[in-house]
Amino acid sequence: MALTLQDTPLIAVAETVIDHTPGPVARWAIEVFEALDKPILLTIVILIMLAFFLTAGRLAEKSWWAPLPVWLGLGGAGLYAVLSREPVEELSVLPIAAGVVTWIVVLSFLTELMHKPDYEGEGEEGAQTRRSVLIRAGGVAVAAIGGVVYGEVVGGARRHAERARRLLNLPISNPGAPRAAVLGVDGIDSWKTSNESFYRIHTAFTPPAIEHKDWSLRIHGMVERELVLTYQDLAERQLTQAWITLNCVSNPVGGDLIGNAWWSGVRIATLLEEAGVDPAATAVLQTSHDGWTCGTPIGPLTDDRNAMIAIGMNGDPLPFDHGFPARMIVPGLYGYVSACKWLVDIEVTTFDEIDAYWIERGWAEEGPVKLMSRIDVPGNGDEVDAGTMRVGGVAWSQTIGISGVQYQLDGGAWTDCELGGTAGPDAAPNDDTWVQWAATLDLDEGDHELLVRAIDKNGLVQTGVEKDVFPDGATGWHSIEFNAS
Ligand SMILES: Nc1nc2c(c(=O)[nH]1)N[C@H]1C(S)=C(S)[C@@H](COP(=O)(O)O)O[C@H]1N2
Ligand SMILES: [Mo]
Repeated sequence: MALTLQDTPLIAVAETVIDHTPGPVARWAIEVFEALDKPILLTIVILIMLAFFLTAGRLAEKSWWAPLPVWLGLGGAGLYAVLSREPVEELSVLPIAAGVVTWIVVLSFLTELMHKPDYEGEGEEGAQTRRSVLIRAGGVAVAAIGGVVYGEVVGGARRHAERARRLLNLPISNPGAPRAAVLGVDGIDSWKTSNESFYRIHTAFTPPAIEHKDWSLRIHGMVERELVLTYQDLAERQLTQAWITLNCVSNPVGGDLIGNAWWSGVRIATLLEEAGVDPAATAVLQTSHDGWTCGTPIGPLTDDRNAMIAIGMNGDPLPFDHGFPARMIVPGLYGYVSACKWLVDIEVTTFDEIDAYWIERGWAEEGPVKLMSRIDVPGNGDEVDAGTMRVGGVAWSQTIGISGVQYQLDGGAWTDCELGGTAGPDAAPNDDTWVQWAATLDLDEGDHELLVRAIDKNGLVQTGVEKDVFPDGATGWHSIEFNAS
């Protein structure tokens, strides 16, 4: 396992060495390097590592800590290599730390017996100890080889898919947030959520690494014509692009399992029309490459909202974590009933016929999002300056829209807030996104309590009744306490 984890850092080290080599030498090295097959390259790197391991092994005969400088040196080199290469991924640091720890543990395990007084001894006892060392070494070798093979198969496929994804050039745009949507209050969550900071929820241990050229989507079931679409088919279709806020049913009041992105994809309504849906159908069962399923009512997939099979997120092909090559996005529904990532199969059916992943576990069959608002600034428990203060946050009711947000300070009257993105030429173009709200408070010294509630465009006032997230989403007013001095 240690070697598996080190696989990527190993190559990063090799490449970094080249990066820091003087020009002519580097050019020569690159030519030689590039000409080498991957197995040869790996063999060389592994041989170099072996030399380090032998040194460490020698040192370990003295004591368990003697080889520490070798490990820390290797770990440091790996760390430097990974951090100095673009793009930096925070997670790539983890395997290096894990690798160093594994090396220390494995080597101590192997050499522990050598420190027994009878190790060099003659007779049955000594022979027994030496045999045990050999057996342990054999076990570690088998595990390491298994790890390398596994790592090559899994890691190799992932790197391949990642490279192919990076080379994609989709006809999609990446606009900045509409000017009027952003109120400019420090501390309010960014109106446009970047792909890196977008929340992630999935049951898969690691996101499937699917190569888009190997991917296809089947639309079948209660339809007149079955459709099979490749990635190319989707990318060449008329694309729809829209700001849509996605949130999780497990998001508690005041929680952050919500994000707002610019999604690009193919309208699912168009595809279902082409397939010819049986009027008796009530649901669509979406299945992911990793086997996860969700059931979506047919209504939201065929009405005029922007329900889509998304291939783009904020101008990039979907990140692997967010469902590459394709996922569903349906405005107005929680993710667990609508937003299948790594989507491979769409079956038109009825709710009686299906038992989707979270429904089987007791969550509600239908999951329309609930009217909700959140205070972002000040934070609960904050110490702030007395006097005037700008406060704010976000509110959402996808597909219906927000018509107002009100705050209540210290049990006083509900007071209207300013709203972003509801008027003017740069307004948020639809009701499928969250809106920012802000207000200016005049704060006396002392403890304060702030509450917020939203009103949707149907005139519904957000309920103050507190309900847990299970089984169909939380309700209640977000309230915070803070101190002004
Ligand atoms: N394949 C798959 N798709 C999935 C899930 C999952 O577990 N597996 N979780 C869903 C849930 S509960 C939510 S809230 C959204 C989250 O999408 P995100 O991770 O892109 O934010 O994905 C949905 N799609
Ligand atoms: Mo979710």
